[in-house]
Amino acid sequence: MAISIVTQGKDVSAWLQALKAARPNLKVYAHPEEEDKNAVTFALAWNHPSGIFRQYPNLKAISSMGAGVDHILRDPNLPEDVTIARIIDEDLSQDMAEFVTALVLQHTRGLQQYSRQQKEQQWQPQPYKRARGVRVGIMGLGVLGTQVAAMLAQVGFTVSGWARHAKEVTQVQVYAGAEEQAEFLKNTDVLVCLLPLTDATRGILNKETLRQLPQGAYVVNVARGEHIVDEDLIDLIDNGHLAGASLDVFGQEPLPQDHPFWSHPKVFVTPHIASVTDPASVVPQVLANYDRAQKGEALQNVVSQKKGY
Ligand code: OXD
Repeated sequence: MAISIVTQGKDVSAWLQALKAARPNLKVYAHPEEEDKNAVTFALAWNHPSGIFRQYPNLKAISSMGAGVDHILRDPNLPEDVTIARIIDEDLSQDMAEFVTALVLQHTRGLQQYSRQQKEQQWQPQPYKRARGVRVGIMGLGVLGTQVAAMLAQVGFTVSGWARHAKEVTQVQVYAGAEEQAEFLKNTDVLVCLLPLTDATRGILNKETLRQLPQGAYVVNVARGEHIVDEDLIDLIDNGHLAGASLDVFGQEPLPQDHPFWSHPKVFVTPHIASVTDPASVVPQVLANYDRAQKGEALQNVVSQKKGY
């Protein structure tokens, strides 16, 4: 029995090291090295070549190497009887909460403006927004969204959230479903996207929805680039409806050199680093799922292929 790490263009050496340290006798392959496909019962995946999992006749489960699973589920040729799981990790959630809080504060305290001013040696105090006067709306109240909401509320922001179905989240006013989306957007000064990418959420931030945000609202996307229609976002920033955006994720990554986001003065670009899986921290849960799969037990953090998260 073996694990195969199936990725494209990702350095997996830290994963190999962490798996070896935790389970020295377990055979772990790193695709595309030569491997005994019959022996592979469990795969770790990130951006795998479409259709490849059909080549492993004894595969029982595929685990994402991160929180998202859209990169697995977009493969139309996944084997039907394989369980898909994802990573849920305290460090990942904490890192995401810290990063989003930093971005929101960067916006409300106007820190990018001071960076521009420093280049010109300009001593020019600017007005700023106090946290309690700013309504942050989080789209997506899963594990990450809930933790981000808690940290923002602790800092003092007024936090609301939008989810597919109604739920209770401490200190968060929750809006649910399509019926309450407009009300949610209307009451959001800083919109944070933390939705899973599914057919229902692809392109959800477009000119119709973004226009419903109040004049001067700000957008933070730390979910997937495909949630946003890039041209619509740029148009609404350029026509003054939106104050700007912080984007960590993009439809194409790395962001192409000629993409207008790179040079837009009101767009802050980071290279998909909001929260990065630490193999050493998550290998225990990966191996626990591997063991469960071998014994035919239910896995943890299983994803519904139908719902897409
Ligand atoms: C993830 C990510 O899904 O890093 O974990 O985007």
